[in-house]
Amino acid sequence: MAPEPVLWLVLPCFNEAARLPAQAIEQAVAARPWLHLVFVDDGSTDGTGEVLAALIARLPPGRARLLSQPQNRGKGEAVRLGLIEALSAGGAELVGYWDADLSAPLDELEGMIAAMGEGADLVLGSRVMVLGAQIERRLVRHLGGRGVATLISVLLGLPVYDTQCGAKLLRVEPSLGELLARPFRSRWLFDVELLARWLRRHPGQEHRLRERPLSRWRHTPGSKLRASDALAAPAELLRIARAEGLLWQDSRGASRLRRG
Ligand SMILES: Nc1nc2c(ncn2[C@@H]2O[C@H](COP(=O)(O)OP(=O)(O)O)[C@@H](O)[C@H]2O)c(=O)[nH]1
Ligand SMILES: [Mg+2]
Repeated sequence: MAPEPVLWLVLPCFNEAARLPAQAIEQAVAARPWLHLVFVDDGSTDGTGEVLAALIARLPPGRARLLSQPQNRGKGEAVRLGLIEALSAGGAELVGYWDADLSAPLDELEGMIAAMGEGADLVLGSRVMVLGAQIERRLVRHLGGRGVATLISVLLGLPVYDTQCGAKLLRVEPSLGELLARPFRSRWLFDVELLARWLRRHPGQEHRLRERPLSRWRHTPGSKLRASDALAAPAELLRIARAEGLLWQDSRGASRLRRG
């Protein structure tokens, strides 16, 4: 079997001191010589920085970095800066990002990498509830999420099921830096912005995108997503769609969907 490619994975962390699964992270890194981590402490106020520094000191040298943001700027910016740091480490064949609460366990990585090996440049972990998969979501999040996901799919013109799962891998290629050059507008819907940027950069190349249904995903208590963020999602999506050129104005000024 071919060895796994060198992966630098970003774990955005905001006030994660109490729920960071440090032991699972240590075990995952010890078992996977190709896995490297960038932790982004996004202006936490609960001692997350110290917890992360102690964890990194226990990991083999050179396998993890810590990026400390003085102020909280949201998951999107933390992921963007983390990915830029991952690219600057040199040697990464793949980069990606993963929710630090490990709702998706790190042993899903091999399946995601296998999907990448089938000719993909961007693989999205997907929370598809089917028999045989263990996908545990709160009903209200699942229902709200399905509505938002459907709107996202229409706006992107892609048959994508779940853009918002916090588990994604990207192949390192020259245009990646360009996709990350500008800050995202959204704290939570930046995944959609990233996809929109990718689509614009690679027209007609949708076959290089893959969704990989996860075998396991478990909602972790202590979510930072507030009800107000969720309620604001449709309006925020339309703002993103307009800004990223997914909508066009017709001669009477009405918005129309450009793709799909
Ligand atoms: N950097 C950063 N990460 C955040 C922020 N809010 C949440 N996160 C991280 O984003 C990931 C997912 O957040 P979580 O609250 O579990 O969202 P949920 O799984 O959708 O309920 C975790 O790794 C969080 O630490 C934030 O403001 N900044
Ligand atoms: Mg979570």
